[in-house]
Amino acid sequence: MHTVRSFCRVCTSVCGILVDVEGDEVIRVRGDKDHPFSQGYTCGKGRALPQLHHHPDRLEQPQMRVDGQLQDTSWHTCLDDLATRLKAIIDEHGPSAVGFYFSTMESAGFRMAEALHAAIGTPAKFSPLTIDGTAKPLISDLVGGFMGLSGRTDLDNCDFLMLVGVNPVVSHGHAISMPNPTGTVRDIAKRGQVWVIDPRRTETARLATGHLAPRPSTDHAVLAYLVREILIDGRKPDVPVQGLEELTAAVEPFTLEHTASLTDVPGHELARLATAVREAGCVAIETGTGVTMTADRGNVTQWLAWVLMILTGAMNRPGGTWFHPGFAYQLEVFGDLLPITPVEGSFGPGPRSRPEAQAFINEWPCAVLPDEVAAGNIRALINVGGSLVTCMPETGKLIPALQNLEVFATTEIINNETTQLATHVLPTKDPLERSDITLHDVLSSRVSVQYTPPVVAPVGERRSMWWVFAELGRRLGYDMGNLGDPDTSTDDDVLAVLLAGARSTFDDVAATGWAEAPQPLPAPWVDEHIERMGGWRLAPPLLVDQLTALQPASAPLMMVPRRQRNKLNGQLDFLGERADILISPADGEAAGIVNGQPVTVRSASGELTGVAKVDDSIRRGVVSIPHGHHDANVNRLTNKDDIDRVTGMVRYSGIPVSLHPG
Ligand SMILES: Nc1nc2c(c(=O)[nH]1)N[C@H]1C(S)=C(S)[C@@H](COP(=O)(O)OP(=O)(O)OC[C@H]3O[C@@H](n4cnc5c(=O)[nH]c(N)nc54)[C@H](O)[C@@H]3O)O[C@H]1N2
Ligand SMILES: Nc1nc2c(c(=O)[nH]1)N[C@H]1C(S)=C(S)[C@@H](COP(=O)(O)OP(=O)(O)OC[C@H]3O[C@@H](n4cnc5c(=O)[nH]c(N)nc54)[C@H](O)[C@@H]3O)O[C@H]1N2
Ligand code: SF4
Ligand SMILES: [Mo]
Repeated sequence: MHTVRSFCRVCTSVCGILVDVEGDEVIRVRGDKDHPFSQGYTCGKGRALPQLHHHPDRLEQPQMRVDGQLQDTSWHTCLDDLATRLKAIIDEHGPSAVGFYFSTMESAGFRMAEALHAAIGTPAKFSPLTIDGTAKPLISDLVGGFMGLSGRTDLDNCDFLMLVGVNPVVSHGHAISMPNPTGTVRDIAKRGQVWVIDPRRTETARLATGHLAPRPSTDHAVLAYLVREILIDGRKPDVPVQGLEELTAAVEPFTLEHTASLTDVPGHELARLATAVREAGCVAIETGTGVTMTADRGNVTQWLAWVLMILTGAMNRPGGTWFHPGFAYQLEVFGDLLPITPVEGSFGPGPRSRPEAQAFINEWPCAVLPDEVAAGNIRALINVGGSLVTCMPETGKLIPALQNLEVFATTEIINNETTQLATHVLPTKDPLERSDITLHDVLSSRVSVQYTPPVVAPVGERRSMWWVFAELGRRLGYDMGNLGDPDTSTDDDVLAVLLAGARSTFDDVAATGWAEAPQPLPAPWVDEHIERMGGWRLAPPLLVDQLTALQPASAPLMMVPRRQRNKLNGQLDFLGERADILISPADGEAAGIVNGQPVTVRSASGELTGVAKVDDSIRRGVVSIPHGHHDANVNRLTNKDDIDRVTGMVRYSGIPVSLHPG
């Protein structure tokens, strides 16, 4: 037996792991105590990597649909056929007839897929951006004047943390990563205060100083009330800002009484939080999918969270929020050249079939895919590591759309409902079979990069994802740039190209497995950028308008999303998490639902049946359903037409539903 040092790529926390291997059998994964970032922490998902690798349904052979049936084939035949069909579609209908969905942790494969997407030159680009959270980049763009202001709490020094619609004890954070979340939240609560705002008393709320459970989709009101209070008394005077008058007018309606009635939180609880915020001075706030999945409400909530941090002097200050400057790219070197984005935002033309939807950060909303297919605009889809059937809205309309595609090519490691709809199944190396670097460097908790060698050899015919897309590009006749040559390059060669221009060379990172470049806090590049802009933009008109236009959330029962410990989105079914549907005792009684019995949940778009968990941790009027289940797929309830008109984010939280004994 031997042990390989690696890092886990199940989620973006990228914990350091030690993998015990015997022959080609992966025996065990445990935490690497010597790892500088995760210090031995792992979770059950990472420790399940051996089961993932030895999964009975793992894909080992390319497959191609012949006469309606998927059949095993060779890479040569599969890629030739795929390229021939794609070429015919592009020649006849233009490049925009090919869509891409990007969702993978494989760094080299991701970049090569981007290169292919650019070479084809299609605007039809989709990713989790519009099914996870557009509010964060929107607010950094509008308020911070730069899309790439990727903020996260200075967890080591923060004394006052508000967690709004985020449950890090289970999720390890949203758009940030927090290895060892329980220890982190406990430490902050011990030396200071942690406040959780969530309609459910979550695993995180149990460790917190205080917990408010507002009606779903009303967090903007809580934050507007807090901002209003701080504007009256408590604002840090020397923070550069613009738009103070407009902001004051926008939050004026959110008095204690009005907010208590909108949110159904007792006035004295709101007032207690306001007092705590005022006394704390510097307020750090993390938000999550409970905010970003509320469509238009998510934008204004994220905005007001930023405003509260700005007004209490938390931005770019110790104990508040710091902004990740990147590792592979290095933001601070831009200095005076860091572009200041227009206050109108970064939007572009959207798909033809949905005039109300625009492109945001050069992507189209996932929600438009069925309409684009129905209109004949998208005829081929290349899925770069997504579980589309579980992640996209309105399964009832999505599945027929995927079936109507002329070409649906999917890279995967495990056979699932999505691969079953494909025309071409491309089995790529799983996380233990490839060398890799940390791809999403701004999601890292440090300014850092990691490297891992492969732990075991690939099974069957699995190939590197970058190789698959490079071969496809070559067959289509494109120049795919200098990332790698499918005939001669190794995985490490491609990774070295990805790190060209980074803060450390590939050789240095590969030698130790990690590199870190600690940054000063305050970071001068952030302060300089904000000063050049004339101060933080407190009241972008687009957001003021969205806030003014919001209608009260009034449905008697609303569905909200939830993540589960031993599941990652559509993955890790084999760890046995059930689609438990959390219902308050009062709502259970009203609908005649008994704990542990099947319950059917209906929305305007569809229905699903799961197991009822009648539980007093959830407030009345709220039904919490996990996503990613194939049997009780929550996207049977969501609606592809219910999107934020500004960013195209689909509504996944705050959906009116009814309950029925199953
Ligand atoms: N174990 C595990 N970890 C994961 C994942 C997973 O599937 N499993 N997925 C990963 C991914 S892709 C992401 S994006 C992150 C997401 O990370 P998080 O955003 O932390 O996701 P959740 O754990 O679902 O927490 C969201 C919380 O929002 C609450 N909520 C829902 N609606 C509202 C609302 O209107 N207002 C408020 N205040 N709260 C609301 C829910 O009750 C829930 O507790 O997690 C990542 N980590
Ligand atoms: N209703 C509702 N819908 C949601 C959400 C919700 O809360 N509610 N959450 C949303 C969010 S936040 C997100 S991020 C999306 C996520 O949705 P997706 O982007 O679909 O991500 P996953 O579900 O994690 O699916 C990843 C797929 O990649 C495969 N895979 C794993 N490792 C590898 C690998 O190394 N190589 C290859 N080729 N494939 C691999 C897995 O088997 C799996 O099928 O879902 C979104 N959809
Ligand atoms: S937290 Fe994420 S990276 Fe760390 S062990 Fe768990 S799944 Fe892997
Ligand atoms: Mo996500």
